[in-house]
Amino acid sequence: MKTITAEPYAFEFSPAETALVIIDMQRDFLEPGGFGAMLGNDVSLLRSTIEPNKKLLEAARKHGLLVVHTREGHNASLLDLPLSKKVRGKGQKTIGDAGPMGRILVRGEEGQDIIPELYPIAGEHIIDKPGKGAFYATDLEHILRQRGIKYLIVTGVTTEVCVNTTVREANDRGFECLVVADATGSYFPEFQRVGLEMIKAQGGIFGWVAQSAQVLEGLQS
Ligand code: TIU
Repeated sequence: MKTITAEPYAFEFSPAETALVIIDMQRDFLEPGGFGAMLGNDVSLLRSTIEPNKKLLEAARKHGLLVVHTREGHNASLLDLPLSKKVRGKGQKTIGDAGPMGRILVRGEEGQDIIPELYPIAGEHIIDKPGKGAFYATDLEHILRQRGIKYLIVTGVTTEVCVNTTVREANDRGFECLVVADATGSYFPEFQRVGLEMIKAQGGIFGWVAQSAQVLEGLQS
């Protein structure tokens, strides 16, 4: 077993039973001119997560962790897009419409793809998810159980939306989750802070929180 210094206490894990799960590091959420920016969000708040994610991905590859990348997105038919999700927010443009980088959050479109800095390599899993949580309507649980995974190191965007939803889903399924603070990001600094607080409160009600440097140190130990 290896140990990562974390809150609320040390996170113990075995690399062979651990997956790095990178949530929705997609062009539409992180790049200027994408869907996130179009909604009026400051994407620079998310872009600070790219470097820590690059280092974690490199370390995960080196140490043989299972690597899972997720992408929020819908079938081109939009038959997997609930009307509630399409119309919520009353935006001028919404999911499925023509956006700056192809149809917004539609699978196979440029904007829906993962940013080049973190692009998956052969052997890594890409989970296309229609919801905020990565377990809903995807193969993720099967893949993790088939590989004997018990521990998840979770990063990505946004902290209070897709990261938190995924960690809660994983927690209810018995996975031990560590969320990497500087490798997760939110468009709202307050939600970043509180989103992480909620995970580690009450003795780690949903899991653990650590900095990427602590994760790298734990992997190398
Ligand atoms: N990936 C993810 O978090 N999807 C979102 O829509 N997040 C927002 O914060 N809007």
